[in-house]
Amino acid sequence: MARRRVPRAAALALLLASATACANDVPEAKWSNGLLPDAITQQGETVTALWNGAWIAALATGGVVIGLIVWACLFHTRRRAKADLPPQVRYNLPIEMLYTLVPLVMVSVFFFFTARDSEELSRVTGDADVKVKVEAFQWSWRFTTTTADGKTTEPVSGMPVSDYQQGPQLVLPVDKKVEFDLFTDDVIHSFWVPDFLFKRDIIPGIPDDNPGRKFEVTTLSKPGVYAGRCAELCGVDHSRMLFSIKLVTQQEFDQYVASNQAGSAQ
Ligand SMILES: [Cu+2]
Repeated sequence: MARRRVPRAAALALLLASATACANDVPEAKWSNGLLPDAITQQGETVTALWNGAWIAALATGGVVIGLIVWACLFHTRRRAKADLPPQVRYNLPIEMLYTLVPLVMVSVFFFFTARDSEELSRVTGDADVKVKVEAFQWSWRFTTTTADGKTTEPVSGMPVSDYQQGPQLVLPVDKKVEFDLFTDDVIHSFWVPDFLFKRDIIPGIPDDNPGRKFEVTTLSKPGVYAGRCAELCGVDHSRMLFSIKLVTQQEFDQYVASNQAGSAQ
């Protein structure tokens, strides 16, 4: 048995190693984040906190319920031989109220935190340092960046690719507020950067001033290149609608804008 296990373990290790190598655009799921990737935006950290808080509350509730079941099984089965019914608690007002109030309180707590966080995640202040127009099409993306002082970059447009590093790249500064305006002319797409822990559908025909077209993030100080994709089945090359987000320092971002500015500087 032991001899057969060694090659099997080696094969498994090889499979894991190659699977990880292929899936280089899948961010690492961390146990410390409740199996979410490390967020690269403040809003992503809000999502992580909500997710983990909800799990802790659910597991604690489950622990109490399972504990009570086990306790009842262990300590309240001794007089099984007796045919008597156990004490009945129907129409016992205090207990009925408890049964009603406890779940209500639990649902209200979940509701409160969910409503508070979704309000925060969908808030658009309009005073972002960088504004990005995202145009989704079958099957890639076009990014146009405008800075607070009115400089606009040449649009970055992509083609369907099988490696996100070859897709269009959106360059953004760290520690800055970024507004996204999502637009499409053909079918429904969905803008998803897994490390944002956020995605939003892009639906044709939604007018400019509709707040649902926009969302805002504040990037964290985590320079790097991160994968993005379309999360709504939109056609034959949906899975190749890959792009990347590159977080750089403000200085590198200024250089990027200066060398990629649309038209001549005004
Ligand atoms: Cu798509």
